[in-house]
Amino acid sequence: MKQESTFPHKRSGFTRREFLLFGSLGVGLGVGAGVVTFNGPALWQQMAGAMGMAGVQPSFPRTASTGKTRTYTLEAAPARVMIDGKEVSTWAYNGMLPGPEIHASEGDRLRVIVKNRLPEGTTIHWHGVPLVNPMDGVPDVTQPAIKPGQDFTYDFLVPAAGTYMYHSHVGFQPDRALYGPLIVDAAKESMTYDHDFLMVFDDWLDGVSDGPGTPEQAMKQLIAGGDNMGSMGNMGGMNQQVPPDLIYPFYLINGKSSAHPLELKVSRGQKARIRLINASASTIYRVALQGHRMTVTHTDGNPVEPVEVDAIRIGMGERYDVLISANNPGVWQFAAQVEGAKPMVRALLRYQGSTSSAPSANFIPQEMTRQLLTYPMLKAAPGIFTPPDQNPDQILPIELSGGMGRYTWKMNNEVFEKAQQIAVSQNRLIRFQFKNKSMMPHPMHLHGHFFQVDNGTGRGPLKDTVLVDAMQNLTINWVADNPGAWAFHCHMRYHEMAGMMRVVKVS
Ligand SMILES: [Cu+2]
Repeated sequence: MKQESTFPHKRSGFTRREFLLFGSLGVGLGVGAGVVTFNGPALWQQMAGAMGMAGVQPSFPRTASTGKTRTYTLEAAPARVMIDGKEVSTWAYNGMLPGPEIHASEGDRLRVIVKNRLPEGTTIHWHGVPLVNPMDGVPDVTQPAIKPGQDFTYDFLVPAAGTYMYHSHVGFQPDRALYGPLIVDAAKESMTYDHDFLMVFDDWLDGVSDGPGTPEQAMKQLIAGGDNMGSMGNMGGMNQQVPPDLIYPFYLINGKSSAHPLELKVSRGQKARIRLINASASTIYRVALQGHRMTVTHTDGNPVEPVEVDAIRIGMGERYDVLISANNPGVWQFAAQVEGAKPMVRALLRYQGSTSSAPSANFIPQEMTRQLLTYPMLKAAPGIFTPPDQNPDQILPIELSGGMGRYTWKMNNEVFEKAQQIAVSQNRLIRFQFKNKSMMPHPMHLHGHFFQVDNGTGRGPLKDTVLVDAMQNLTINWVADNPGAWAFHCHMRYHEMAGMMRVVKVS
């Protein structure tokens, strides 16, 4: 098996015993071209069977297979994309920014053929999807990186509906255009709406001369002490506004800047579902829609008791689904303000037949400073599984530390390369107690599982990414029901690369 004492950074692939282990779960490995295939339904049936053996229930519904397969091809390659009307060189999927939308229904088998035409290795991570471990797309943890010129097929059953995304998990690739939305429809959609809109937020610097030029250069500046901290804003509580590590030359919604904004078109009387996805490497936003309130229905793909707010704070890797009622004709600013800094990006909500002119590009609607969504306002929807309310089987402190000085970021006082894996027992109730000892918020993301945020309500939301604020203590509970080695890290890409990551081994 694996050497538990050191992080398996240089592993070239799975050991024979791991192949056999996956085989016993119904995973059959295809021969040649690195193609892995497996029999979805058998896997889930067998996992459900295994679940009965010990302790606790699974943390998400394991949907039966629909028998349908959705196939996509993503070519990761150097590309020229348009940013604010100018062509820039970057790396992209199928030449697009963001990458193409991948769409499936829960229970579908998703096959994505990845062609690596980049000059370095790559993988794709299916962010938030609680899938089988070998398909999770973390280099040297769940698979060797796909080499330049090679192809790899991701093939898995999509077990739960929701708003997800996919992105490269190698180096600074996700701070280029190597990301895209992944939408999984419910077998039976209980909400009614006339539009299903997507808003994918991104901070952009790659290939832009008015800035560091590349993510690698940005990292060099951060390590050299390019201290961007400025004044510390008002610290503490829900309203803290900590300046981000990096100010980007552009902020984008679905690849569009404020100057050429995305337009969402509605007619009076309609309802729109809007899926907010923060694909940024380094930016937390506050999002507000002028002239309208938003009803939050999901976070990180999971349904919550609907709650109406004026503004939403969204960290890197987080998703929120909202419903809006189009009952206020006009052309309205949909603003995303960079938390702790001046820049913003906007889209427009445009009513059919409205002749009003659009607000100016940098206009911040007053909704931005009205009621802001906070975690204590979110409750898991009735009827969805949440971890049992009992004493956890394992309690693990997770201390977050680091700073702008040397630009190292640590979990439990170790950087990733030097750290041991975190071992947890399968089908047990696990509690992570975050203690953020740093002056930055960290969006902490656990792969392969949903966790419940302890927000004091007794029924906190199920999420896969949670913002742990500066100097905050926060507890999450989760059922370790998905065996394998799972990445667990800060979704601020530069913190992750500077050490803020661990492998959580569920066995
Ligand atoms: Cu962080």
